[in-house]
Amino acid sequence: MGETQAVRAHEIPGIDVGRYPLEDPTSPAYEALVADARRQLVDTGAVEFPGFVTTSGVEALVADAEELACRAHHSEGLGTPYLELPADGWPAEHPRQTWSRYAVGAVPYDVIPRSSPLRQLYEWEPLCDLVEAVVDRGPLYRYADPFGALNLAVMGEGEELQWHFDQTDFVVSVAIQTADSGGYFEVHPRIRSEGDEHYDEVAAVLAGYGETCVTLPMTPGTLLVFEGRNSLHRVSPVGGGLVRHVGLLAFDTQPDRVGSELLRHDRYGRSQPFAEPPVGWPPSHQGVEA
Ligand SMILES: O=C(O)CCC(=O)C(=O)O
Ligand SMILES: [Fe+2]
Repeated sequence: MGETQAVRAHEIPGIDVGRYPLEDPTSPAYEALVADARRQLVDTGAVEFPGFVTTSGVEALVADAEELACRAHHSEGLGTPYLELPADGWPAEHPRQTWSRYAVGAVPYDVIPRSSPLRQLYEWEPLCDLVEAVVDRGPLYRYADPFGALNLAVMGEGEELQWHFDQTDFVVSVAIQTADSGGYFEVHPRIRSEGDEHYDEVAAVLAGYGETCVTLPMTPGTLLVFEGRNSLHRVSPVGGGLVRHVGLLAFDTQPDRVGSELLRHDRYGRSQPFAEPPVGWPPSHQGVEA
């Protein structure tokens, strides 16, 4: 047992396993960590694990992100807060009919090499176990979508993500590099609930009058578990030359769920995944080894 744990910890050298004893799930420290995280999630819809990735681990993630950034597909357009086309019949000024700009870059899972420390973190079983324990919804699986399971979000100057609710229950993100300015993760926690859309409050946010906004710190190395289904959130426009890099790690309560064809096309510009992460792709950029 002890040996297995040591190997597991060794496989992911950039994680602060002293502060976050992921390799020792039966320890009182682990139980306290999970209990505290569950409380945070219930209270605010988000849990932060500051310093989850060590300083040297962050350095490795930054170097990896710089290698991978050329594989990002950048897309730009208009989206509603509900990430879907509005059904007929909503009045023109209704939040369902309110379109706002997005411009984002995403490196999808199928082109992230197995050697990538971000991918190794995502595929590290103890991480899935921790998220499963924290969200407390029964067994949890890595998302089965070959594109959306793991993304490196790459946002440069002028890019932003509009106010929206996620279609998945929660997302796990790892801040890798913050922009010179902007690129803030802004959230209106629990602005709607399952039975009540709170359209007036959503409309106020879209009009620039929301009063419940919190900005979650995206300090490099922080792991964030975020319930985005009922919390309206956005990434504010990025300013300056430094690219904002965030790892987005998706888990699901269903073992076989995948995203829509529309989302594949819009977000990744492809519908057929690579069977294996390609070497030397795209052709104009060499140097990413699978
Ligand atoms: O980039 C981020 O920090 C979050 C992105 C987000 O909200 C999303 O992809 O749904
Ligand atoms: Fe989101």
